[in-house]
Amino acid sequence: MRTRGILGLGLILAIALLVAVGCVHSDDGGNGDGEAAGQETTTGEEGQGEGEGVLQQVKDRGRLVCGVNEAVPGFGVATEGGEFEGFDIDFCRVVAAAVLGDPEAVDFTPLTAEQRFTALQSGEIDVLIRNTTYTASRDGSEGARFLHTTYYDGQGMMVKSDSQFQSLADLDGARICVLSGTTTELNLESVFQAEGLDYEPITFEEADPLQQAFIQGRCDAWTSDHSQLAGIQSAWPEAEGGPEGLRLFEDIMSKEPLGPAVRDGDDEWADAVNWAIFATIQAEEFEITSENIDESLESENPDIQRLLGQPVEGEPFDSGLGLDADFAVNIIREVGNYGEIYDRNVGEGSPLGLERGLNALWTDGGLQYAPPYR
Ligand SMILES: N[C@@H](CCC(=O)N[C@@H](CS)C(=O)NCC(=O)O)C(=O)O
Repeated sequence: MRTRGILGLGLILAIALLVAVGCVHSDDGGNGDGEAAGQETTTGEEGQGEGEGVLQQVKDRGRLVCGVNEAVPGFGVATEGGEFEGFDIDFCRVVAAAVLGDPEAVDFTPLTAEQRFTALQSGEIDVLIRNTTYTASRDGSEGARFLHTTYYDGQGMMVKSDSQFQSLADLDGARICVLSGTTTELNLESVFQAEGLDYEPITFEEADPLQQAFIQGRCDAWTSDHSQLAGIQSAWPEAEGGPEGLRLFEDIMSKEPLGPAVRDGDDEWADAVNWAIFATIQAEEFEITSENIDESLESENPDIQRLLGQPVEGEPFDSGLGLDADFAVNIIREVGNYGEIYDRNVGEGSPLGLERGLNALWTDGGLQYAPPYR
């Protein structure tokens, strides 16, 4: 009886404390700036005023700010005319098409590997889509929430074709060019240590000076994500022998799941970005393309009708994601399905010529799989 009395008192105190905390929370509108009480009559609502989520901010602004790479052919490059193009760039357009109905409503912010997480944390960008590897410490300590992996990659190694090096084992004692602030730098150390190989890292913050150093022979090899080395090889200067002037090793040194990241703490925004990406994968699985999207709108298949925001047996389907019912139609019509995005930027239809491999749909033995849209 006595114990129950103490527990009961504890419960009352706990409830009183929660009510008190709740009062402080609602007094300042949940923003913590102490100003909102005089500005808003309905207080305590999340998702209003300064505290509103990124999804609403992007809608209000009418533009998406996407943090990207500008130096990796096939994934993210700024052309001489100042246009951005590539696989990652197209996924920025996918998000803009989903949220704003316009794939062109994107401001691209080029970022180095070192700058990218600070730009995300500070709110300078809405989403980071810059060949960024999903890792535990980035998820845990960089304030980033990683979303669906758009490109399953691994770390590769590249040398000049006229060098004697054929595989990692030949690189004992070599000088290796690598970018700082990357998983590449960390894997290089652990893989070479595990293999009992000696090496000298030559570290750079940006790709351009690294490329110059490699051309001048200040390093024997260049390590990065395999896909990015393939991109660099595809655009290798003719004066240096063109793509034939470089050799990529078959060795793959790590797992590099590359994909978008948003700031921690905004689930609504994370869901919107994630489902925009899933729509491209699901569209490929349903064989819906930018070419046949209009015919697909006539489909009688309820799974397709839901994805395309068409009424199913007369009933509109609302996923509650905060996106227009036809968001997937905008994506597919304007940017294409996953396979179209892959092929034109990095696949067989591009200078990189990368096979689908792990990035094939699950139905073709790959890892690309979208949860059901229902
Ligand atoms: N995926 C790795 C590596 C990303 C990375 O920064 N790769 C290089 C490839 S060369 C790059 O983007 N360079 C361009 C630049 O920083 O200017 C990571 O997330 O740390």
